[in-house]
Amino acid sequence: MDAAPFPLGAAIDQRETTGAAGQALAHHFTQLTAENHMKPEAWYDDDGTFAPDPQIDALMSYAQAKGLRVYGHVLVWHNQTPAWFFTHEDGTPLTDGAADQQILRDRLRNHIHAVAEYLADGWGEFGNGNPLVAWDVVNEVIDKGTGFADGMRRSEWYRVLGEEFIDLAFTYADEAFNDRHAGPAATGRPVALFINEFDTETADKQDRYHALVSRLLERGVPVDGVGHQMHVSLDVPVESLAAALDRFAAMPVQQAVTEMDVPTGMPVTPSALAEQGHYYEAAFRAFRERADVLFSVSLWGFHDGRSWRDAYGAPLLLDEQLEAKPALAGALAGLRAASPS
Ligand code: 9MR
Repeated sequence: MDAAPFPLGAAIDQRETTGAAGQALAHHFTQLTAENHMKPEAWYDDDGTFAPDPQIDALMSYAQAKGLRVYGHVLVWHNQTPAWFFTHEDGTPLTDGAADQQILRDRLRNHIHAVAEYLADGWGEFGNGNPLVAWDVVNEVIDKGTGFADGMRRSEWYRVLGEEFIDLAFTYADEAFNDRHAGPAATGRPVALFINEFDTETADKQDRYHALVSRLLERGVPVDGVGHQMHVSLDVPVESLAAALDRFAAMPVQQAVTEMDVPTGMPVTPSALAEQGHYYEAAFRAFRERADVLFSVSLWGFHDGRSWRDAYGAPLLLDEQLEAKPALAGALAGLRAASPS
């Protein structure tokens, strides 16, 4: 995708780092995200000892060898996080009392610093050879429904610390990745710190996301970027994807498309694949026209056979034989299309 005016990423695991897949990935993409293996649970063994999953090493070393950027996913989430984060040693839940809040703050800070130290020790200081350029610092912190006046998801993080957990996660990430483990040659803040969310193209979610990011910026929280997952489908208007990016354009942040996929629905017919090609073309044209605000655009998977949504119809750009689909031709056409004057 030489035509892309922004880094183009794919979510992968170790399987995509070797053989034909490893070659093809580096041919089509310039950035990778760990689909599962940098989530909180990937850094600990069953008794809570810091013990990074070997897949982390495989992904980092592959990226460094191929000259690909790594977009980290994710430091703080309500899923795929060990239960001990939120309990005392005897298994009783932490409360929102001051002492328990401090326990969770310390665990959050220790987690983020341990991750930064491990990655810097293994692949170089940030901004100075390390391929890691960004993190989803927090993911999916907005509630799915509109039941809560503040719009926030009632996660375990929220239950103990309230919205403060978001401020702290960004602050700790900034100190770990952009200060303590940033290389001497690094300029600015080498690791961009993102908030990430799904359904940001829908009205309610977008309003609550915008309000939250506004609050964070007002409080001086070091948020560099706003991520839009874009797990969409053919009946989601591309205009709504563009509008989601435009909604945040006036804010002092970068943006990223972090997890895009577009299933055709079943059955997967040639005409559905053609329609999907047109969809990707229109979406990538919209992204190209907004390249100045885009940190990167990532697909959630490398090929259809490895997509979490394959059962809903061939969502990605390549099929499982790594052959180009109309979706890839569409994405390329969208990237090459002249911007409207
Ligand atoms: O694609 C991931 C899938 O393999 C995992 O089983 C799942 C578990 O929670 O997480 C998927 O990735 C999610 C991502 O981390 C956050 N946004 C939604 C993604 C799809 O569910």
